Amino acid sequence: MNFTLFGYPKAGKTTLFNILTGARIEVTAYEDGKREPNERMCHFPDDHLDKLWRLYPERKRIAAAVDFIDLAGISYGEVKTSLFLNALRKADGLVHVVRGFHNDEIPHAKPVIRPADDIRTMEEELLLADLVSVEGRLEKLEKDLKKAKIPEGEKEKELLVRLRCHLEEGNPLRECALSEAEEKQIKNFAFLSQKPVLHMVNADESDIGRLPELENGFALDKKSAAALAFCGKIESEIMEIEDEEEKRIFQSEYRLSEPTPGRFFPAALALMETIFFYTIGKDEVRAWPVPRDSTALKAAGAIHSDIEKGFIRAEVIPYEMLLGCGSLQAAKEKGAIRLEGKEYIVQDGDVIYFRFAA
Ligand SMILES: Nc1nc2c(ncn2[C@@H]2O[C@H](COP(=O)(O)OP(=O)(O)OP(=O)(O)O)[C@@H](O)[C@H]2O)c(=O)[nH]1
Ligand SMILES: [Mg+2]
Repeated sequence: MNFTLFGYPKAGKTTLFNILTGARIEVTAYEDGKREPNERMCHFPDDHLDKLWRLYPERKRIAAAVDFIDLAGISYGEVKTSLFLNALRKADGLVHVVRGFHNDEIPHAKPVIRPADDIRTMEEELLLADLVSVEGRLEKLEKDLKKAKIPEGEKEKELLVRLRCHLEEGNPLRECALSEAEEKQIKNFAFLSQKPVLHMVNADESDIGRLPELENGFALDKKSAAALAFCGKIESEIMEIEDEEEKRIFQSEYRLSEPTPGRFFPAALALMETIFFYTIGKDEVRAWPVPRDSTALKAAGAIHSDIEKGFIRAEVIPYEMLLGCGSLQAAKEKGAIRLEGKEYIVQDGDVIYFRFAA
C-alpha cells in the first residue's frame, strides 16, 4: 500500500512526511530546486499486533508495510499537466497537504491563507485531470468507431460518456456508482478523483488548541474524502526532543493529546476501507491488510495463492478473545476457535490459521 503526499508549494508536505515516517529530510522556506520525490517505507503502528506478539515474544513481529512518497509542490492550476501526474495515478491513497499556517517569510501564491478554498480547488483539479483523460479517450474511440463497429468500444464509450457527465457536474468519480465490471473496465485510467483523499491541513500554531474544531469546519460529506488538522512546526519540534519525559511535558503543554501519526493512520485505513487480520506462525506474528468485507478465501490469497487454491477451512479467533485465553493452545482447549468456510467475512483483528491442501 502506498500514500502519496502532494499539494500546492510550501504547504508542509515534507514536514508531514518527516512526521509520519521519522525521516529527517531538510525543509526550506525557499525554492530549493529539488523536484525528485522523497520515498520511504515504514510500518503501520499496530496496537493489536503488539499485544499478540507479546504472547509470542520470541517470534518475529511483522507489521504491514506502507510506502510514503512526498512530491514537490504543484502550482495552482497545474495538476492536469504536472510532471507528477503519473506518480499521482500510481497512488493507492492521496494525501493532500494544505497550507493553513501564516508566515510571510514562506511564500504562498495566494494573498490569503484559506485551507477550505485550497481543498475545494484541489478537488476540482483532480476532477479536471480525469476529465482530460476521459475526453482524450473518447475522441480516439469515436474515430475508431466511425471506421468499424466494435461492440466493446460502444460499451466503453457509453461508460465514458456517463463518467464525463458525472465529472462535468463537479462530482468526483469515487462517488459514481459503478458495477464490478465497470470498475475493471476503467481500472487502467487510474482516475485521480476515484482515489481516497485525506486532506491534511497544516494549521497555524495559534490553532493548536482547536484542531478538532478546525477539522469539523472542513466537513467533507463525500465518500472517501476526509480532513485532519495538524501543526507541522510544533510537531517537528517535538520530534527533535529525545527525552521521553520532556517530550510528554511538551505535548501536554500544547494540549496535543494524540500526535499526528496516531490520528493519521486510523483515518487513512478507514478511508482506504482496509482492515488487518493476523497470523501466528511458528516463526512470526504477522499483520495482513485486506479490503474490508474480504472473504476468508480472499484473505488466504493475500498470504499465498496456493493457500487460496487449496483452501479447506479457516480457524478463526478474534484477537481480544485470544489475549483473554493467553495462548492459541489454551484457546483450542476452551473451544474458543471457530471453523469458518470460504465465504466467511473476515473481521478487523481476526487471528486466522488456514487449513489447506498443498
Ligand atoms: N510556521 C510554520 N512553518 C511551517 C509549518 N510547516 C512547515 N513550515 C515551514 O514551511 C517551509 C516549507 O515546508 P516544507 O515541509 O518543505 O513544505 P513543502 O510543502 O514540502 O514544500 P515544497 O516541497 O517546496 O512545495 C519550511 O520552512 C517549514 O519549516 C508550520 O506548521 N508552521
Ligand atoms: Mg517538499
